[in-house]
Order: sequence, then C-alpha cells, then structure tokens
Amino acid sequence: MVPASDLAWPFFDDVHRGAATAFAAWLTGVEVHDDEQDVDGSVRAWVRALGAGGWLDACARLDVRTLCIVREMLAYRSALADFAFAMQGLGSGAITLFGTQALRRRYLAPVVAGDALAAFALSEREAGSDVAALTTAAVRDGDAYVLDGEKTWISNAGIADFYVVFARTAPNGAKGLSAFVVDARTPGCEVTARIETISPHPLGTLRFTGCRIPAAQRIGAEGDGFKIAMATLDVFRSTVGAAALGFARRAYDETRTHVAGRRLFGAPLAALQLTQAAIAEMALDIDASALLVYRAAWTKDAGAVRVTREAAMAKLYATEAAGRICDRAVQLFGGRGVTRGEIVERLYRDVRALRIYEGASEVQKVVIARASMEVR
Ligand code: COS
Repeated sequence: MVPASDLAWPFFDDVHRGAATAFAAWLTGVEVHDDEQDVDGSVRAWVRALGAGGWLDACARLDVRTLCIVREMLAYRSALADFAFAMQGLGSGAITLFGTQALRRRYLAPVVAGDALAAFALSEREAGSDVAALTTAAVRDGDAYVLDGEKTWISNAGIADFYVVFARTAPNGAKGLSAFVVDARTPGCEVTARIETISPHPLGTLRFTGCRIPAAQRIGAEGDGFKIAMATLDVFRSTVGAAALGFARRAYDETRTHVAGRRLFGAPLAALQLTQAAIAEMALDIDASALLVYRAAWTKDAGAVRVTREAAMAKLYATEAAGRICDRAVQLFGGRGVTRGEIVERLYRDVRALRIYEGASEVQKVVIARASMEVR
C-alpha cells in the first residue's frame, strides 16, 4: 500500500486515494504466483488478472498518478507483475498518444482487456541511449512500408501480440525516424533470440526482413518518430521511478523487521548506531523518491505538455536510491542477504535494470542539465 501519509499529499485527488485503497484490496486477493522458470506464463497470468480486474484501463488513460500508484504496489509484491503492467502501458503508449482512431480502436481495447500483449521496440545494438542513431529501415512502397533491421533488448519479445517499432524513413538523424505498429505474426517479423537477465523476464531480439506493413500502421506523421518515442518515455519514466520506489519500500520494510529481531553483541541489530544511520538514509531516500515521482506524475496530469525534466529527475533519483536501499538491505541481512530465495536477494537483482532501461541514469543527467540550462 502507498502509505496513507503520502496519499494525503496535495499531489493526489480523492480518485487516486480511492484507487490506491481498491487496488491494495484487489492485490491482496489475487492468486498469481511468479515462476522464474516460466516468466512468459507468469507475465501472461498477471496481464490476464490485471485485465479482468479492470486495472489495465489505466494504461490507456495514461493518468500518470494512477500508473505510478499501481506500479509502486505491484513492484512491492512482484517484479514480474510490475513488468507485465508496465509493458501494457509502454507498449501501447504511442498509440494512445498519437495513433489514429482506427489504430486506437484496434489495439487499445485488447490491451485493456488483457487479451493482447504490447511491446516497445526502440533499442538496437548500436543505438540504445543515442536514439537518433538507429538504423532499422522503413522504406515506403505504395501503400505499405517495408521494414529491415534488428531491434534488441526488447521486453516482451516472443510473447507480444504487437510491437511499436521505431524505424528510419529518412537519413536525417532524429528527424528521419517514424513509428509503426507491427503485428507479431506479420511475415518477416521474427524473434531471433531470447535474452537471459539477472532478474528474469521476457526479453529478446527482433529481426525484420522485408517485413511489409500497411502504411495505415504508421503512428503520427513520417519523421515524428523521435518525438513520439520521447513523449512516450516522458510519461513512463516517472512510472519507472514509482516501480523503483515499490522495490525500495519492500527492501526497507524487510530490513526494519530484520534488524529489530536479529540479535548480536547482546542487543538487537537495530540498537547499533551504524544500523540506525542506514535506516535513516533509507527512509530519507524513500521520501525524496516519492516526492519526486509524484511531483512528476502530478505535473503531467495537470496538463503540462513536457515533463521531461521532472520525469528525468524522478527516474534518476528513485532508481539510484532504490539501488542503494536494496544494497543496504542485503548488507544488513548478511549471509542471508546473498542467499537464493531471500526476498532482499531478489530485490537486489530486480532493481538493477531500472537504472538502465528507458534512459540510463547518465541520459537522465543529460536531459536534466539541458533543461536546467533553458530555465532562467
Ligand atoms: N518530447 C518531445 N520532443 C522532444 C523530447 C521530448 N521529451 N525530447 C527531445 N525532443 C525533440 C527536441 O525538441 C528536438 O526537436 P527540434 O529538432 O524540433 O528542436 C528533437 O526532439 C531532437 O532532440 P535532441 O536534439 O535533444 O535529441 P538528441 O539526439 O540529442 O537526444 C537524448 C537526446 C539523449 C535525451 C535522447 O536520445 C534520449 O532520451 N535517449 C535515451 C533513450 C532511451 O530511453 N533509450 C532506452 C530505450 S527504451 S527501453
């Protein structure tokens, strides 16, 4: 549960307070159990459950505070649950924001129902942080585009029903990119590899070979792809911060219970001042993260066209803080902390990728510095 003290903040409306309470109750009763040996099955089960519960509606409404509340609570319980929810939003976000009525009708209803899985295909082996360098080509041919190239580190690769793909339609850097929706079963679109990660989730490499898609599958105008990608990331970067916050809160709660009960040198671990310093720094990091995350979410919901700076700050701070917090938790758990099966051991692995995906910490610093130079 997002703490009641946080929900009292003016960042939230009663709608959000009600949603947080209802979601906490739903989550307590939901019967989905993660299986690291079957991440595809676990993700599908979470998507079905979230769809049946009506919670994927938030992914198509893009109310950022609701997205953040849900991600925070899902991450507290399960990294795969958070992943499943986040991908429904990130994978369909460009369609919600910039798609034609026809695209929205066709793709969003199944995403919200939990009947279709979505994916966001931006990264390439030589173009992750430097989006404007991507080389996957989309060549116009009559009323179609033909896609050739490779995307990698694509979440949901292999289980997605469709991919929002960013490809090059002209040579001129960021201005030469366009966005498309590609059905996973389109001939010429194949998953060539699955990628194993320290926190297992569906991830892989996509290959497009003469992959022909109708021109009506383009999202926005030709050349708008870079801005569509950035605007989508502006919405979801705050939510990555929220997921980091959920992992961090879980590590913090587990640690507080542990240090109160574990005895050494004739007293509880919590009695040592070094432990108290660690707990204090964890608490401070959690509150600072929450304030930045929900400020960014509220700013976007209040109608700001660009929240690039706020979203970058929220993602940067919350993900770095969660890394520190989960690392501290492992340290205070000692040998148990690095033992397979312990919650803090899993959290330590789960939280790592958040400092890399949807814009590495270094990219967020570039974004913040640029925006800060504009603000005078
Ligand atoms: N929303 C709308 N438009 C945006 C934007 C945003 N958030 N950010 C940039 N733009 C626009 C700029 O205004 C500029 O438009 P004009 O040329 O009309 O002025 C254009 O897009 C190019 O912007 P910029 O010059 O800043 O592009 P750069 O190539 O320098 O890229 C970074 C900037 C590094 C910030 C960008 O590539 C980025 O965010 N990279 C990380 C991507 C990422 O998250 N990768 C992970 C893959 S997804 S898991």
